[in-house]
Amino acid sequence: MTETITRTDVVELRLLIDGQWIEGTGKALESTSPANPGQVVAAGGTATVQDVEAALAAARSAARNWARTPMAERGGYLSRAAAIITANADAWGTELAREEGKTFTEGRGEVLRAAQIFTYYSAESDRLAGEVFSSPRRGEQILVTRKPLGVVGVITPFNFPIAIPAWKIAPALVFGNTVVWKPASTVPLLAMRLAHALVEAGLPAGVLNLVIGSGSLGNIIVNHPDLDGLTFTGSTGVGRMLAATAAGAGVPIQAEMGGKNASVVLDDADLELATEQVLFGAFRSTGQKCTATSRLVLQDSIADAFLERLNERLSVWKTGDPTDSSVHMGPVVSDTAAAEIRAGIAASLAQGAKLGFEGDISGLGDAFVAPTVLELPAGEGNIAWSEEFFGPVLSVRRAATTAEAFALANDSEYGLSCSVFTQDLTKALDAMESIDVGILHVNSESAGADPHVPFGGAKKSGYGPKEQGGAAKEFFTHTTTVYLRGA
Ligand code: UN1
Repeated sequence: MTETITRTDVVELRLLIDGQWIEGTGKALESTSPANPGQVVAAGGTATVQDVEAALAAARSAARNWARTPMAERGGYLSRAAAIITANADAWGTELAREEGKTFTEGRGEVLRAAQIFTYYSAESDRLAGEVFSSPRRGEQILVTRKPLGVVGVITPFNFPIAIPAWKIAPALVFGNTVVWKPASTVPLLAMRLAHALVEAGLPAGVLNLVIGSGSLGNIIVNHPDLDGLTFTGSTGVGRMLAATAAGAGVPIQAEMGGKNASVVLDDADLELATEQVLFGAFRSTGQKCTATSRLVLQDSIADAFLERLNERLSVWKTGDPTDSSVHMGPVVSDTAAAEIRAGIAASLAQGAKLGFEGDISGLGDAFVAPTVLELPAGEGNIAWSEEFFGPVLSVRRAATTAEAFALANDSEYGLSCSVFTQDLTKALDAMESIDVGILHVNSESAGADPHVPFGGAKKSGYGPKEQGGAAKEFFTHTTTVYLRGA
């Protein structure tokens, strides 16, 4: 493929430290469009060790005032930021599609979701409540109040360049923490956009600091004595490493890591609905969601009929330029990621998988991976069953009974989400009891997360308190138990 080199609208990357947009003096970084690597979306210098230290120092010196700012006032910055994000949904949605590779519709949807999260947490300032206990002693009450942790490190992945940062930064701020944020180096432009919205909203200097660069910046943050908490979403390997370091330093960490989520289609399911939802769960965002459906368990009696429908839907599922409105699926985030996914597919086939479907990606660039369905032989280990590929690959197994289907759904070290398709209430109730995940969907796709309810995984998918909704305060605050007695 010939690449067109377009540099005309390259945005200059800046770091945000202590309220100033500064140029990083570290290694140069170019954020390119995975659909067309010749297209540079943003470029500039990355943060140096000194920049990260300055960001932590700024967050530390802003912490006391911010914690003492009335919560309603803190919420006010969030609601103003939400309005700015909403006003930019089209523009930032387009940039998101160019920078990350998901479609414009998904990109715009994600920007609006970030605004929704900011709106939700702005109102959290009216909801936070403590507890009052009676005391066994006369003239005393016992109160449980909540306090911010202090300086929180936020490390975010590429796949939701604005929504995941929003669901970490919004609660961090409203609960009174200051933030040093390191986004994935593949999506610095959207990070700048979100930080910009908060600056425009009038956020005081030092309350949010943005450092752009490679994963090594995360190491500096987690090892820094000024850090009071760390929230991370990303790969299992990095999450475990950060968790080990944070534990060594006595710093609380929330880590949201891998998933190998199953959809289970039972013999009484509405097959039309199930096919659509499995298609969306597996292939939207090019399968690059920790909640994506990457395993499919079909009850024997409907398996052939289901796969026939799925193949039919996939045959008109268009892969291509994510900014083209007729396209359903863009590239994965980089050529390297695509090569790894392709190697995973090859390894699965070598282990006996049968290619059930492979989409057409002819003429597209190296970051494109064809939507792929792999049918796995019964009873044998297969890499596509156990490893997270983080791409548009769905592995299928068959089960004779409901019990066998649920056992297959549980056959993973991960336990983030699962979806079960059935019209039988008894089987749905059985699924709730039998399937060990943090998020269970009955008759909807495995992905998706509303801002007002807890989000996070069971088993090895998550570490530390859950995110979002009322759960967020468990991580972003600590309690103080006050024995309050008159003199
Ligand atoms: C969703 O399912 O819409 O990294 C959100 C991820 C998850 C977010 C999933 N933390 O993909």
